[in-house]
Amino acid sequence: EGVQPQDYTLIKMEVLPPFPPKLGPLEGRRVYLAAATLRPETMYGQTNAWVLPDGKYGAFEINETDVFILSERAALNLAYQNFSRIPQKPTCLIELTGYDLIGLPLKSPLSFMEVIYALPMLTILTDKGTGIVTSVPSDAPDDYMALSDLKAKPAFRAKYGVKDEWVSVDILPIINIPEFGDKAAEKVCKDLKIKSQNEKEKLAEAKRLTYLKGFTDGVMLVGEFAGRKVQEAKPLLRSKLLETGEAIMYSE
Ligand code: A2H
Repeated sequence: EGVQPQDYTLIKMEVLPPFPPKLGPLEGRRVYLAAATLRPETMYGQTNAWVLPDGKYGAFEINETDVFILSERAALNLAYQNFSRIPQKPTCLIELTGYDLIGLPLKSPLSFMEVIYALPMLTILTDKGTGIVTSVPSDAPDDYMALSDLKAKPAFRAKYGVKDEWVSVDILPIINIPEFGDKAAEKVCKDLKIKSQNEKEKLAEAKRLTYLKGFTDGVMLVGEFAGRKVQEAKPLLRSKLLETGEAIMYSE
């Protein structure tokens, strides 16, 4: 963990019923996959969510009605940030792995897609955020490459039980960066000739390029703040998501 605390927005992606047998004990609750993001203004472009297949997750009681699925580490942090039914003590209702989550249909705030699916990403870090990541392939190089891998490799889909229709999603333009166009992540990954989600160094460079330019020069193409700069829209959309209860603050 870094020395500086990192402030994330936790996006509440609601698990749509009917629940699979493994989530049966949660019937009647509002259940969310909770994803930590630094880019709340990109949530319009969500096409799926990411989980680590071998990752350990739990379904934790946040209050009387809501259950969050995330890592135990994040549940403990949240319990000290006033998000646990029992203060400072996470209550785990079910232990889960990423495999249990692959294919869950979700309704996620601001996304133009009615339903998005939880899919496997192999590079998720277990000691950052919640271990669940929301996917915006237009603007996040990691997301773009992980989705490209799944789209291009039937054996990879088969290995994790991913249905074709879960990955047949269009990449949605949501932000224009003058230097990189309307799908900056795709452009930069192609320019750098990145071949898979495992090319760590190249992806770090792609992230550096898009993150910097996106923040300074990016302009929103969609939503309530279309035409405004990314740096203006970011805090406004964060506040909006917090006010509507579609997200919460989370720091670590
Ligand atoms: B970001 P930082 Cl559009 N493992 O959200 C790997 N990556 C994780 C993670 C984990 N456990 N938890 C969060 N993340 C991702 C959106 C986004 C993000 C865009 C563009 C860039 C970007 C959609 N995915 O991040 O190390 C999440 O992806 C580029 C850094 O704390 C989160 O924000 O700086 C970001 O990494 C947090 O990374």
